[in-house]
Amino acid sequence: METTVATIDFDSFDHGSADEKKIVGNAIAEAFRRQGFLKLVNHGIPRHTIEELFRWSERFFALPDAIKAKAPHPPNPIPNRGYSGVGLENTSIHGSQENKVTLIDLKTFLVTKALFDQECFDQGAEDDRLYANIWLPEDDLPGFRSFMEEYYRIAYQCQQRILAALELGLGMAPKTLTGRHSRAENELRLTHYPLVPVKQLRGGNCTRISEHTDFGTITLLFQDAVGGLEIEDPLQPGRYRPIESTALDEMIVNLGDCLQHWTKGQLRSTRHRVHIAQSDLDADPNAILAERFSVAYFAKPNRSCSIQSLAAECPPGEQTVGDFLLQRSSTTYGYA
Ligand SMILES: O=C(O)CCC(=O)C(=O)O
Repeated sequence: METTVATIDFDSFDHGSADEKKIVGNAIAEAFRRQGFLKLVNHGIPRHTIEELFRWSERFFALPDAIKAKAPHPPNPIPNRGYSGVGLENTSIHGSQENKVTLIDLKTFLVTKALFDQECFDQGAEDDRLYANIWLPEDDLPGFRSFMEEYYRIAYQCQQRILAALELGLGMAPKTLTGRHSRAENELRLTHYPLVPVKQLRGGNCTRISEHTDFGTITLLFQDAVGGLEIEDPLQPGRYRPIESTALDEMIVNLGDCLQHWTKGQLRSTRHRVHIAQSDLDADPNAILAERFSVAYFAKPNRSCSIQSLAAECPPGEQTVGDFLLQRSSTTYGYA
């Protein structure tokens, strides 16, 4: 049974009266309190931009492995930049058995030891102070980089408007959240889940993405119609329910660990995963599950902020967001 997640029309935050803006802010805060997830429509990112985003993603992942390997993700979780493949494909990127093992570990959650059936491309801000992006040579996919940089800016503007609405909903002073995201130290991820036999996903040692929470503030996600995304039922821990999009431009927004910390657990960072769509549960085990595409924009606070409080500068003795994110990446991917 599909979980009931609030669908919020963002248009009246952008164009409505002060009262209407407050109603939108309250609805966002309430959905994050209750479930940690919501769906947003009329969020201001045009449908044609999202369609183009998915077309670029399809073109990128359709490239031969040897080309994608020209933008390799480093063989550790940080910096989270460049292309990561699946299983054997990773060997072709780094060329050695040792690196192959490292990359399989990178994409394997310690909890389940399940191998991810996915490949992805990760990108940060163009002017990120710490980590440079890892691009393909322009000739290998002309126009990809400029579109992706433009989309990163569009998603950032959208994220800031959502956070401004949340400030209203939580009764925070303006800029309490947006001001702590002034550097756009975020991550944009294209994910491709390749064709996979149904029986492989049912076997228990392979999944599309294992259960996890997101580390940052909020995530703006677009998914195609294949299905498989599930969120943990807040009232029945351990029970996952599907969350589907009714249109490609319906945005799924979920809360991450940083905001859960800042609100002392008042808002929830909910576990989610990608496995097999409900409609495919009874499929013939020999059937092949359709490939799936999604695009996630992970908004994160400036690394210099405190994870423990909303103090303007991280006070001595408190952990910075940068250190927190580093720790979360290391423990999640088994590097701690
Ligand atoms: O592909 C999806 O729908 C979700 C992806 C996700 O949860 C992630 O990349 O953290």
